[in-house]
Order: sequence, then C-alpha cells, then structure tokens
Amino acid sequence: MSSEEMLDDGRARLPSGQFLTTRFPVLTYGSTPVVELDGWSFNVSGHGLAEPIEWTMEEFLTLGKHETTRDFHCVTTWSRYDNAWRGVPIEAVWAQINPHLTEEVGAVMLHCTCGYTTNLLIEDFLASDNLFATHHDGEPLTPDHGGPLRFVCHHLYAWKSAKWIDGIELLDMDARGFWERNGYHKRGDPWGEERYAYQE
Ligand SMILES: Nc1nc2c(c(=O)[nH]1)N[C@H]1C(S)=C(S)[C@@H](COP(=O)(O)O)O[C@H]1N2
Ligand SMILES: [Mo]
Repeated sequence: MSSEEMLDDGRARLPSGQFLTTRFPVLTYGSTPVVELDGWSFNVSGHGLAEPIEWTMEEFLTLGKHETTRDFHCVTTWSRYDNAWRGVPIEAVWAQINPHLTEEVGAVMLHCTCGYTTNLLIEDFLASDNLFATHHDGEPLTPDHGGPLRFVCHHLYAWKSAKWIDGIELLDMDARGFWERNGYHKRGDPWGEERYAYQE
C-alpha cells in the first residue's frame, strides 16, 4: 500500500493531508444507539413528495443488492483503503422515490436514529456506488460502525456516511446538517480538502 498511488483520473489515491490506517476507527459524536427493529421504519419525506414513503427494514432490504470496495476518508485525517461494503444501492432506493416527485429536489438531509444529520447535494447523494450498507468486509455492520444500516458515500469525507440512518428528507436547496452547522464544510470533498466551513 503505497501513499503515492494514483486513481484512474490522475488524482492521488490518498488525498492531501490524510494518513493511511489499516485499523477501522470508530468516530461517533455521542454514544452508539441501540436500534430496535421492532417498530423501526425508514422514512422519506420533504420537498416535492406529496405522500411520505415508509419502509420496514425487511421491505427496505428487498429493494436491491450491491457490493463495492472503496476507500474511506475521515476529516480527522485517517483514511482506510479497500472497504468492502454490501447493502442496498442508491439507484434502487431512488427508483422508488423518483416516480412520486412533483418538484425537483436539490439536496437531501439524512436523518439517524440518534438525531445526527448530514446534508448532501442531490448529485452527491445519487453518485453511483453510494449505498445503504448492512455489511462491511464480509461481516454484518457492528453497532459501532452504524449497524444495522448506514449510508455510505465514497467520494466525500466520511462524516457524510450517516450511521444508523432511518430517514431521507428531500430539500429544494442545500442546508446544513450537524457537523456542517458546527464548523465543517457544507460539501466535504477530500481531494479539495474541503474540511471547514470557512473554506466555503
Ligand atoms: N449517526 C452518525 N453517523 C456518523 C457519525 C456520527 O457521529 N453519527 N460520525 C461520522 C464520522 S465523523 C465518520 S469519520 C464516520 C465514521 O464511521 P466509522 O465509525 O464506522 O469509522 O461516520 C460518520 N457517520
Ligand atoms: Mo469523521
């Protein structure tokens, strides 16, 4: 694992200011919640959607299947290469939402059981290979890493990869989630070192 590797498009595999770890650190604001699936639902609501959409975990997991192996970059400067994620692909979830939209969606706010939120522009949210992961490196996601369900967005800093996700709020325009209101960048591109709000 060299830190001088390049991606196909010529960017460095390891973004500037990052160091490589083979560990899988747990980065959580607050403590790990216990997600009780009894009574749990995944909710989609907000801008352009007349009727909210609701799925049980069982229903959500039947929407589709996807596996991808990608790098993970935390803004606190650690990066972990080659994480094998498995779960429900973004395309399958969006295929359920899109036909019900009456207006254009510009961004989303992701909601988690613990109250954590994070915002993404719609094009970042819909990037191919994004997924709602249930497994990491062949094992069910542990509660610390967001089990039973976490969103994973590979091309932005890992704070956008919301653990214990249970909802998508559709927005007409971008807004700020938890870290984005607390000093972090609205978008968070690791190759642009979009770490802090003052860089916007
Ligand atoms: N719900 C929730 N999701 C979260 C966080 C959090 O505190 N709460 N932390 C974020 C941050 S800052 C990072 S780096 C990654 C870390 O994921 P990991 O703990 O599985 O390594 O989760 C992100 N998702
Ligand atoms: Mo992070």
